[in-house]
Amino acid sequence: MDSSPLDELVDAFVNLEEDKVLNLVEGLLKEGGDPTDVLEACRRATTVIGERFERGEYFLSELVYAGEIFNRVMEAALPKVTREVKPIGTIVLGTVQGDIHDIGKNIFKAFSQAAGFEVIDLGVDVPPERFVKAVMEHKPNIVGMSGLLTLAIESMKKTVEG
Ligand code: B12
Repeated sequence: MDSSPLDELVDAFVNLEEDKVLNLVEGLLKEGGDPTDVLEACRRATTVIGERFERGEYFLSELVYAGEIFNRVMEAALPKVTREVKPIGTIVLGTVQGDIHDIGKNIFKAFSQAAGFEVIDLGVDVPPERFVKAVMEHKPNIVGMSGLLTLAIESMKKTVEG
């Protein structure tokens, strides 16, 4: 049975075949494919990559490379979700202290902007004091805290208490 281009994309990403991934993404987007489906396929692939990392089949270098490939995919896909809209609110966003994962945060940011939010992005490894300062300054409707590590939960608690 032939696999769908999105399944092919997941396989190529899991195997870290950068050129194949980028060609498939370019083809899918050119044919009018939904950028959300493309990003979701890549997200699924990173879950498998994470499992391989846990089993000791992939190492830190593979996680780094997966991050780089994802960033290239986002460069192609995110402009397709961005559009000019009337501002509907403000979000202060950041990856909490101790965590530097930002791919999911950046996707959330792009979709929030496309929905009409102004996003104040504080970056990664953001200490509670910087969140507090940004909240005082921008008075946002929403505060978005990102974190993928288990230890990020502690940082989030501290930030909320801050
Ligand atoms: C790529 C990656 C990296 C890259 C990150 C590059 C980058 N610029 O982000 C690098 C190499 C830097 C990295 C480093 C590490 N990583 Co890492 N990494 C991953 C990996 C493979 C993919 C993560 C990813 O971005 N996926 C793509 C995104 C799109 O998927 P997603 O996160 O599910 O997306 C959604 C959410 O993020 C959500 N979201 C995110 N932010 C926000 C905010 C708001 C407000 C909302 C509403 C939603 C939202 O929206 C997204 C869209 O649906 C995961 C594996 C996995 N299972 O996730 C491990 C993983 C997260 N890493 C892990 C580990 C252990 C590490 C390291 C400690 C490894 C090491 N020994 O050094 C370091 C930690 C560094 C640090 N201090 O943060 C573990 C975490 C385990 C744990 N329970 O704590 C994982 C789960 C791998 C594993 N299975 O072991 N990593």
